[in-house]
Amino acid sequence: MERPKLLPVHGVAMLDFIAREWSLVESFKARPGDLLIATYPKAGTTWIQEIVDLIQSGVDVEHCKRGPVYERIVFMEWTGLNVMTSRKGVEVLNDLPSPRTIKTHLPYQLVPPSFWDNDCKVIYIARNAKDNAVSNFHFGRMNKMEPEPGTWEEYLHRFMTGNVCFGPWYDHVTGWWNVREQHRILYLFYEDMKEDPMREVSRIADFLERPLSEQQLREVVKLSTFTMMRDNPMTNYTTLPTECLDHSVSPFMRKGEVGDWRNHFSAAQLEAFEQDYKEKMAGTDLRLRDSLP
Ligand code: PPS
Repeated sequence: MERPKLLPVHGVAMLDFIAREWSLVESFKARPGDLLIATYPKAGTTWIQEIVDLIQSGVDVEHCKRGPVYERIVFMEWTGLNVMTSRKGVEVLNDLPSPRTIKTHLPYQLVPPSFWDNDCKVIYIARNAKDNAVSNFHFGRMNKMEPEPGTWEEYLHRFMTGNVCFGPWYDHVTGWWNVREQHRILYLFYEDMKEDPMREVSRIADFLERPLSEQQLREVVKLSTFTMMRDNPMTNYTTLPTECLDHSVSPFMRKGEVGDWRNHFSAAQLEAFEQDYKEKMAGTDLRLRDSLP
């Protein structure tokens, strides 16, 4: 399979097959009660998807094995290649009954306006830039449905310039951060989830108005650990053909850690990255942690 290229959508780099059918995405009709899980790619989407599905099912483990995570919670803007589902995300979603839970990687400004017209809830999760870049780099190596990342040095440069799928990380995390009080948005951090999953899962359950008993809470945390999800074919993406995702290059559930960036950045790369980061993030009070105590 030939890898797709990037094409701009309102100035944001997008996979070409999504960009070509942008009008379908833009005109998607959200409905009252829909829940959107929004992330920059590789920030912890699948983790939140599994937790949300567990909570919504009343912690029914068998029910959450009814299909792979990408079929249980559909990726809205996925319009092409016909591999993850036999149909486009928006078409599958149109046929689903309400309330729907929907995945997106879109930056705030590209989300179809119908989500805001209907006052839909959003769970956003952000991950520190360096780990996010590392995770994205390895995913690009194994994921044939996006452009080749090149070497780590090349990829890091592209990440910093924002010429990567779904655009610049910097604009994505700050764009959602800036509007978190204008809409019903629960803004989470990957690092907080790693630090205290009981606390964060409990916040998610409260946001969904599905409070959990202590026992249910423990069960959700246990079922959504990195190891459990790595070994669960319904969450580890091994159900897709190797022509799409080649886990022998790098597994989808790769490390699941905070601070793996230390194994990738050279001293020179780190210095340049931090300087650039300071400039790009100068105007925001958003703070992300790149290590845990
Ligand atoms: S995608 O393709 O954008 O939907 O990918 P996404 O799910 O956002 O990100 C994948 C990274 O999240 C890690 N992950 C987890 N970390 C900790 N705990 C759990 N349960 C978990 N599930 C997924 C996954 O390992 C990828 O990160 P890296 O650093 O590459 O390991």
